[in-house]
Formats: sequence, structure tokens, C-alpha cells
Amino acid sequence: MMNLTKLISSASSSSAASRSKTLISSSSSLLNRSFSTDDSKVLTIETSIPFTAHNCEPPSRTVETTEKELLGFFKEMALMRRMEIAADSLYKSKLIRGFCHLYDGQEAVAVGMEAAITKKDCIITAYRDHCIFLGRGGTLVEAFSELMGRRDGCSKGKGGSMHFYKKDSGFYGGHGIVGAQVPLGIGLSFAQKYNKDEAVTFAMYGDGAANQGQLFEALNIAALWDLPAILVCENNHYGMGTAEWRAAKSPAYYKRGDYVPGLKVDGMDAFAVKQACKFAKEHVLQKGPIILEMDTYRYHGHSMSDPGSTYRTRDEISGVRQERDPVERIRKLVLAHDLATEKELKDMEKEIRKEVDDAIAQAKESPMPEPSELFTNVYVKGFGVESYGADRKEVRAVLP
Ligand SMILES: Cc1ncc(C[n+]2csc(CCOP(=O)(O)OP(=O)(O)O)c2C)c(N)n1
Ligand SMILES: [Mg+2]
Repeated sequence: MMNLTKLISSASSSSAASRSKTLISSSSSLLNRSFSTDDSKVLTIETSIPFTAHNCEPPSRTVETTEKELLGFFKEMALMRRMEIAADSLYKSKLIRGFCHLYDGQEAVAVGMEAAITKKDCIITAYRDHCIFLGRGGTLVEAFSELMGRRDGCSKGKGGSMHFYKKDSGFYGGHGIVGAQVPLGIGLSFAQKYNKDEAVTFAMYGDGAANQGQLFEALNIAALWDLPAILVCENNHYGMGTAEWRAAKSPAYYKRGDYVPGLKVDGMDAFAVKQACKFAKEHVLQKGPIILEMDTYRYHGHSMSDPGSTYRTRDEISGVRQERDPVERIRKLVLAHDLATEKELKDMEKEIRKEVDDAIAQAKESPMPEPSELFTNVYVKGFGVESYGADRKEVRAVLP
């Protein structure tokens, strides 16, 4: 069993209450009780713990933000949380079928990363992809339609939970083969460098995938050619039901690139994630790849078929919720800066709930894809793909 105290306290050196005191270094505007926050008003926030660096100088713990961004973080993360909880219910009522991997607990990674980059930068991830898609500007209706296999889904209802895409804002999926998205991400970063885009790629993978050979092969090429690639290891401490210590000789994933620099980040602190991603983007554009290990946690089981409580204790899960929850962390900051009252935040959550329910209702109206759609989006159009029989002599079909 994972070391419970270590997991819970790894990112909280002090209690939540005393922590929020040290976090606030700007004067909070007592008068600003409405949501008409000032976009230009700069606040400075201290990250929960310092960054731990490998082969590089770590960035500062002091992060700049604005009132608008802080409140925006709360809204985005609460929306993601609600979307995942609703997906859980839809799965249980059999409106979502097949695989479904939820992201609740890990929201700070998606939100913090997005805050540091632009849509010219690319993201590619594994199957735990719903919230990354939302972060890239995908809509709730597209997300729920995809989950329920409907035509209005972001992959036309043909991808499902594991294969969300939004290419027009640099999101390249949504991949089911563990680790396989990392070499693809390195390919994206190669294209960015080749085309002189001045943009970077975030290739995300889990602690389980971190032990795969293809990751190191791709990293070698990325380092050799100084590609603008950021490898983001979302360390939620389990690969399915296997705790990291049972799978990895060294679970210090930020150091696993050896000659490639790395940074360990509190992945439950959206501002630490933002700071790390900003730092990483500047780094890779000049010096080639870096690894960011995000220390995070998933509340749900691995997928909907895993209750998530056989290989870890309930105390461990509730301990992380109480001490490190990413949404609660932001709520405390909003309150400490007096940007909203507790009631106003609760009302915002009610609104979010309604927004999610409305999106589900709309997604349910979306029809299933036509059967002819089975043959589209499989191969690139115009390549004249032909299908042969087993004898390979007779052409049986020419795919559209
Ligand atoms: C090549 C390959 N091997 C095994 C699997 C089955 N599998 C799916 S998810 C998973 C665990 C991966 O864990 P991790 O990388 O930590 O990601 P997390 O689910 O925690 O986000 C495994 C073994 C797979 N999909 N692909
Ligand atoms: Mg994992």
C-alpha cells in the first residue's frame, strides 16, 4: 500500500488554513464583492511547495495572476469536476457505453497548463482526455455527445471517451494505447520546429506509461534534435490497480530523462502548474525537451469498471480530498482575496450544474451517426485505399 501520509502531505507542508495565509501576498480588495473582477489587477500567489528540479534551475514560487484569472480557474475547475461526476451517472444509467476514464482530482493540471500556453501550442494525451478537451475550448455539448456516441460529438460520435479531438485548437487526442501518444507528440514538436512555428507540444502520459521503452526512444530523438517538446507525466500514483512503487524502480519521474532536465510540480495547485508550464515553454523553445512531473491524484477508479477502492484505502482518498483538493484550494484563494463570498461561489456551482444538465439534454437530442460513417475518417481521403480479400488478388472494396 502506498505511503498514506506521504501521498496526502506531499504537497501540503502546512495545514490548509495556515497555508492560505502564506499564499496571499497581495492586498485583497475588500470592496470588490461582485464578479466584476479587474482583469488588469495583478495578484501574486505563492505555490504550495517549491519546485524540485533536475538538471535545471527551478522557476520562482511566486506566481503572477489577476482577479479574473483566479475566479476563472475556480469556474473552469468546478465545471470540469461537474462534467466528470455527470459522466459517472450517465455511464451508470448506460447512456455512455464502452470505456470511460474520469479526470476528477486532476483538474489543476488541465487548467494550469492551458493558462500558460496558446492554441498554437499542441497537446496530446492518453484516454483520460475529457477535461483536456474542455480546456482547449471544446464545448460541453460536444463532450457529452461524444461520450454518448452521438453525431454532434467532437469526433462525430465515433471516438467515444478515449478519443476526443480538437485539431483546430491544437488538441491531437485522445489515445488508448498506453504511451503511444508520446512519440506522436514528439512528431508534432518536430513539425513545429521544422515549420518555425515558435510553438511547443505538451505530450502527456501517466506514471504507468512512464516505464515504457517508446518514451525513452522518443525522448532521445527530441533531445538530439532540440525539439520543443514538454513531456508531462501526470503522476496520479497508480497505473490501473498497480501502485507506482510496484511498477517503477525509480518513481522520481522528473529525473527519468537522465540527460533531459525535469521539474517536479504540485499537480494539485493550478498556479504551480501554470508557472511550471510557462517556464517549460520558454525552456524548450531554446534548449530542447523537458519533463514535468505533475504530482496529482485521481478520485475515481482507473475506469468505470474499477471501483478504485481495492488497491488503496478509503482514508487515502478522503485524505487527499481534504488536504490537497485542487478546486478547494482555489476556493480558499478566492475567498481570501475577497473576490466572492462562499454563497456566491455556491451559486456559481449551481449555475454550472445547470449548464451541465442543459448540455446533457441537448446531447441526448443528437442522433447516432449514420452507418455509412463507419467507413469515413479511417484513412486520409484521396489515397485510394483498397481492401483485398485474404488471397490479396481480388479488390473487394475501395474505401471512400
Ligand atoms: C500498450 C498498452 N498496454 C496496456 C494497456 C492497458 N492499460 C490501459 S490504461 C493502463 C494503465 C496506465 O496507467 P498510467 O499510465 O499511470 O495512466 P492513468 O490511467 O493513471 O492516467 C493500462 C496498463 C494499454 N491500453 N496499452
Ligand atoms: Mg497513473
